[in-house]
Amino acid sequence: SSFLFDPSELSDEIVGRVPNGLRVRPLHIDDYDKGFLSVLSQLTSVGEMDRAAWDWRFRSMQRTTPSTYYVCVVEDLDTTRVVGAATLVLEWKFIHSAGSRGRVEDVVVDESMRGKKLGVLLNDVLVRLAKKKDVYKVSLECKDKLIPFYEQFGYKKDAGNNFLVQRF
Ligand code: 16G
Repeated sequence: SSFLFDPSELSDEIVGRVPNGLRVRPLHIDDYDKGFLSVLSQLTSVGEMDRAAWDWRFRSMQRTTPSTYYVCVVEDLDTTRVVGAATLVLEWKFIHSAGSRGRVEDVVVDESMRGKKLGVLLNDVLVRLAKKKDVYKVSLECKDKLIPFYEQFGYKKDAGNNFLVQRF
């Protein structure tokens, strides 16, 4: 399929209310040409990626580990450009009865579309999707100033549990 995951996963129940002129859908292989990477680059470094590298990454997410990468985008139906994105990743576990953990990653809204609550929309979608996928927990990393934003979706600091990182 040209969608990263089955669009029926994003049922009306999961997606909820979407403002007119916008659509929430799975990442599509043609989003390479629709501004997805320029939206992502407003979050962090995207680096070099030609079409072949894009296709390779897209297909590896789809085929190597199916039912794992739920990259969701908001499309502006007038321009057919991607104006927002957010990802739910499932991490498959032996713990919690061979359960799974959800991670919310790479949440970003295009600067031209800020203030329209698209971040709220995307986070609501991902939390509902995570629940449907039966994850035992869902987590994310964010800047201090975004903690109040993410708290409204049910996240809180995990007391006594720290996030450690090594950067290479
Ligand atoms: C934020 C993002 C994370 C993303 C990272 C990129 C959310 C909730 N968190 O922590 O998903 O991968 O920024 O920054 O979107 P980095 O390039 O410094 O890792």
